[in-house]
Amino acid sequence: MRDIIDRFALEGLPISCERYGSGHINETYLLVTNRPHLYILQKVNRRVFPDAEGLMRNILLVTEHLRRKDPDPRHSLSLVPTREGGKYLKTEDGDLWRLYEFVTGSLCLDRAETPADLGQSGAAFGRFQQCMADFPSRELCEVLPGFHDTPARYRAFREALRADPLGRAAGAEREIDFYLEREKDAGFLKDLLDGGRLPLRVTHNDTKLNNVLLDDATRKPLCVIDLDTVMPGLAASDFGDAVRFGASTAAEDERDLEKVHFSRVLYESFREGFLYGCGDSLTPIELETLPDGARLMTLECGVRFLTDHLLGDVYFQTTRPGQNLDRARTQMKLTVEMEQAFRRREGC
Ligand code: ADP
Ligand code: GN1
Ligand code: MG
Repeated sequence: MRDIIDRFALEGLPISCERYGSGHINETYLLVTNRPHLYILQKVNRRVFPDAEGLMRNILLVTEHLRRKDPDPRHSLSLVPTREGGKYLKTEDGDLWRLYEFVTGSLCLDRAETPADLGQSGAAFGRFQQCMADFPSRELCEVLPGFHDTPARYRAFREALRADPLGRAAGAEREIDFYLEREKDAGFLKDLLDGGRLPLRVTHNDTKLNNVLLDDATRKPLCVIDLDTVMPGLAASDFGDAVRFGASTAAEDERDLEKVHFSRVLYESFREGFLYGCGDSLTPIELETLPDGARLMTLECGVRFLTDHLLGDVYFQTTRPGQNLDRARTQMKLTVEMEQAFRRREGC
């Protein structure tokens, strides 16, 4: 690790470098120097992102674009160069490391402490989408093709079921049935997109609450982070993924399902913030399908967790056995409650 750190142009001498945050994909470290100066050091997950260089090109383009609109250094991610002047470090064994300035005075929440916190994250993701509206999307490479293609996620699920390499399907029959029963809904948004009724925008695609930094004094949004998945996508996916994670009353991997509920209050707070952040840019069909985004992103993420459980936890980082199955179960509970909530509203 020390020789990785030494290859970046740091302010001061490194005094500690510890694992940090609760992301499921990259290896993230908080690096502190004697200045004192704080950095976020990350090893990009090669298994998830085979084209890590394309990904880094995207991040440079996106952060430059955001900085042109708002030059405040705490409002966009800033990469720290290597001593050789590179934007990131590619090691001899093929790993890609990057160093970001730590956004000082920021809070990163795994759970909203008040509905207003979630509303602020909504404003941040809505504004992100607004800021990217004039970005030429053809300049971005599609780092993870079909990332929010729910039918394609179902195809991968069926393949995992067929292969069942660890014989885990037998212990997850109820969950498998649950997700298979809903496969018919999976193409709802994609069909609207393919039929030209929903526009493709430049979206974040991973809008968890812990991918936004809030100001620790004002609790207003500072910076949208985790830009690995910025690609063309649907407004409903960004809205939906944030609701999936943020409008739950419990952690994504909570084992006690009695604690897991879809909170209407949290949902409305996120919705209000997101719409404010988007300005008047969303079309009537986009507005109408935001709740479908929430339902389908929850279903899709649950399918992804269950697929990963069947394949042996090879994608999402886990810290205990069965964690991906637990995650798939919380998404089931949320899906059911969202189906009820949105159906009731449509009926009014
Ligand atoms: P992953 O893709 O694994 O989710 P993230 O890029 O989201 O990785 O980083 C993991 C965590 O590190 C974030 O949730 C946040 O707590 C923290 N983090 C990342 N970048 C910064 C930054 N520039 N300043 C402060 N904290 C950060
Ligand atoms: C991953 O990287 P992180 O932890 O912010 C995943 C998202 C999932 C999420 C589930 C690149 O997000 O798609 O919704 O876990 N990111 C990638 O918590 O697959
Ligand atoms: Mg993250």
